[in-house]
Amino acid sequence: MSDLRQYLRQDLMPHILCPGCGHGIALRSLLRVIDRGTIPLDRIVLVGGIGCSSRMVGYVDLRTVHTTHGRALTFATGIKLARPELEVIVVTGDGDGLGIGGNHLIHAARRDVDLTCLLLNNATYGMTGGQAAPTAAPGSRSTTTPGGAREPSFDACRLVEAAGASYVARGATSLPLALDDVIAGAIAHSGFSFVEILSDCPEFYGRYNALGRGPDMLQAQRSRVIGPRPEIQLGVLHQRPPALEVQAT
Ligand SMILES: Cc1ncc(C[n+]2csc(CCOP(=O)(O)OP(=O)(O)O)c2C)c(N)n1
Ligand code: SF4
Ligand SMILES: [Mg+2]
Repeated sequence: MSDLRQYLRQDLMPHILCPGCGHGIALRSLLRVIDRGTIPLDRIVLVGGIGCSSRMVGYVDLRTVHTTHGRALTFATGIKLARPELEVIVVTGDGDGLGIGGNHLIHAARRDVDLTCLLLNNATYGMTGGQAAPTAAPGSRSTTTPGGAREPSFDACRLVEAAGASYVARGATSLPLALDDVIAGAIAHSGFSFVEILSDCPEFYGRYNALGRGPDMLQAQRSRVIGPRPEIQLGVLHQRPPALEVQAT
């Protein structure tokens, strides 16, 4: 494997991520997949919304689009319709993609647009200081749920599968090499490919819920996704042929 720093905009360093943030592990996984060389670099477009997760696309030295909060999938759909030969990859967060942008997510899935969507789930709005995300576990504390969240959380994978996505997978920052494989599978699939990535925000979610620092959270995450009966299922959860084939011109 080559030095992945070649894909980064060094002039934008240092980056904004806090020490121990899970998002850097997810970015590194995406860069390893890009480094496999299966897609010409000048055909890749990365699209992000707003959030620490979405911000990561700006650090990659490829064609990148930093859009508005929750609207990354709409920009990405437009790019794909105008230039079907491009490989369009959206990086979003649970706030960006499931909160404010949730409506766009279900409709992109329903249309089965040929996009890859990587949704980083850290159960919080990290960038704005730790409000509860739609994936926050019942009982978890945040600035908006100081007494513990009362509402049930979304299962993003079940949601997009029900809405019509033809590739649905889940990966985790605590198992980064397995994450590479589901991201590569998503990019290879035509049709709407969705990967939920379990990530961690030690700065807010971890601190408000007394979960320790980054390594402690990674260890806890790992214990939930491994073993014969894992609490959270990883891997490809749903795959079928795409509803529409968009032909490259
Ligand atoms: C229209 C609009 N509303 C609210 C905001 C403030 N805002 C910026 S990022 C964010 C949440 C991001 O959360 P998530 O997508 O989960 O990203 P994370 O930082 O957790 O990776 C919010 C509410 C905004 N930028 N624009
Ligand atoms: S606030 Fe949370 S999500 Fe954002 S960079 Fe820091 S640890 Fe990561
Ligand atoms: Mg988040």
